[in-house]
Amino acid sequence: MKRFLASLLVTFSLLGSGMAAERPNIVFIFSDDHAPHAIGAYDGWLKSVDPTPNIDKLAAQGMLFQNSFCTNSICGPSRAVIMTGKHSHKNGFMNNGNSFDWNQQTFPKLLQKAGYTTALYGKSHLKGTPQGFDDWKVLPGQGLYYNPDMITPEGQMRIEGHCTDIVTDLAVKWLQEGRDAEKPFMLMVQHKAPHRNWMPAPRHLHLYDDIEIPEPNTLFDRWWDNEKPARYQELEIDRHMHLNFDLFVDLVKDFDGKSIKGRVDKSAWMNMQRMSPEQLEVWRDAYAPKDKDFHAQNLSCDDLVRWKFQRYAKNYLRCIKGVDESVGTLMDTLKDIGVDNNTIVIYSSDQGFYVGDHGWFDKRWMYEESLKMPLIVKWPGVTKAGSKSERMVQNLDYGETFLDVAGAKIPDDMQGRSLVPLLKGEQPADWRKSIYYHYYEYPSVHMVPRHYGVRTETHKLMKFYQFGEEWEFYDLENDPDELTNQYNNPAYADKIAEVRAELDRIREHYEDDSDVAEKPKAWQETMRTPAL
Ligand code: SGN
Ligand code: CA
Repeated sequence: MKRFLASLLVTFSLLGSGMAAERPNIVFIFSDDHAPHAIGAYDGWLKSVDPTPNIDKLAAQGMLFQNSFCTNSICGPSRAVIMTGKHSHKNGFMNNGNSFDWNQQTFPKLLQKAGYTTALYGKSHLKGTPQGFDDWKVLPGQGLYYNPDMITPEGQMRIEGHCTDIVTDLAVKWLQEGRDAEKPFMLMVQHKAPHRNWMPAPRHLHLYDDIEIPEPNTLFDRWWDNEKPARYQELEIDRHMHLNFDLFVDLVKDFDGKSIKGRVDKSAWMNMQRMSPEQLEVWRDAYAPKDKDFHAQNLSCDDLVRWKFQRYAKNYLRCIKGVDESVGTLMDTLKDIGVDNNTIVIYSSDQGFYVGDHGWFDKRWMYEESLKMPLIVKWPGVTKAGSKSERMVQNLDYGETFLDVAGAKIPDDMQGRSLVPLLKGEQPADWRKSIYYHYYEYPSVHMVPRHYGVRTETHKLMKFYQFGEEWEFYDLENDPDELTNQYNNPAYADKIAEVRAELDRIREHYEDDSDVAEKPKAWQETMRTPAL
């Protein structure tokens, strides 16, 4: 009864303000591991490949955020922050090993209460049964690229096809005929691509065959060899990217089920085993001649790294092509069903990614490539076409933005800030001048030690606290690639003190002392001995 009265109240107050008919729909298109510099509109070093014509079009019609950052550069935690508008230590999902407490307050639940109909399709990575959605179909865990299983309210089912297309089709179908057309809607379209092992749809396997992908200028960086905490990492294209598992060299020949036994990561082989004979045939045709050529060259050292980079970057960008096509299809669908003028479309991804930058793949670090996340928003009649915002924003802000758009009340315990004023082109004088970051997943795949830090508009201070205290400080204006740690440079002493004070302030503001409080014995015992 209480609930009924509350929703009646919302309806009447919205009708009273004339908003019910006008409240915009929200389509949130979200991919996995899509680095901003692998989007044409971001003007990065991959722009010449023209990787994302549809996402670029969205940017040309809306607003692109140049300084958009995650709070914790890893999949599940990033999504939990979006759902709750709270930092990891507050929402309880600090690393991929955790489970999300779906009973807590989330923005989709609040939107439902405010009269929206909601749906979620694709990768959730939050475990458990989604709450706050009128319809949902999610991949179990990481999900598979080919013919994946999906968990639905009715149970688990297998769907034939490439994951990006499947997720797009589910979203299109819901837009066309699944949703309650009387209500405004909020749709989350969450792609698995371009996550590792970067397995493109059959139709994209020959894309970029005839071109060389430009290399990042830090491809041969070796700055983890020195005294930085990066000495622990396992993200290198050179030493950690597997020819067979990650790049499919000879995979079509070897995958017989026996060769995969005992491996930790099996997703590439699981995908290959899922393929139909026809899909496999297309893969054989695409890779076998290239493998032959690779063996004939007998590459080593930097030449081998260059070759691996090319194959990795091409597969990564081929997966992105599928996501970009999905954006185009969804835009067309919104037009076809006549709601494009009243629908906000957002494109984002859970974190950034290393596409050979610093010689790496993967994410996790607070360094720029993995800290940044793409954010493009088209709000018809509100965002100025082709506009760019330099303001510092985070995934922490998404939930409050959506609630604000819907005219719903924003709970006091959410920690972000609505982006609506920025989307309207306003320049709030009190907008944040720094962002906070905290990463927790160590020891784990890729071996990135726990750290937290603050990034201002010009500087970055990071603290690694697992093996004693190690600090890094970067001058982003003079050293955008973060090649020189200035922490011990006396010339920066005053600046460091200033940013350190900001770090103390922001940790207090977000009430984070989880580095001290959350130290279970298990990780202390299993963590590596640092190299001295
Ligand atoms: C898998 C990947 C890792 C990746 C994590 C987390 N290995 O373990 O490379 O860092 O997921 O990624 S894989 O070969 O099995 O793909 S996340 O985006 O889901 O957080
Ligand atoms: Ca991810």
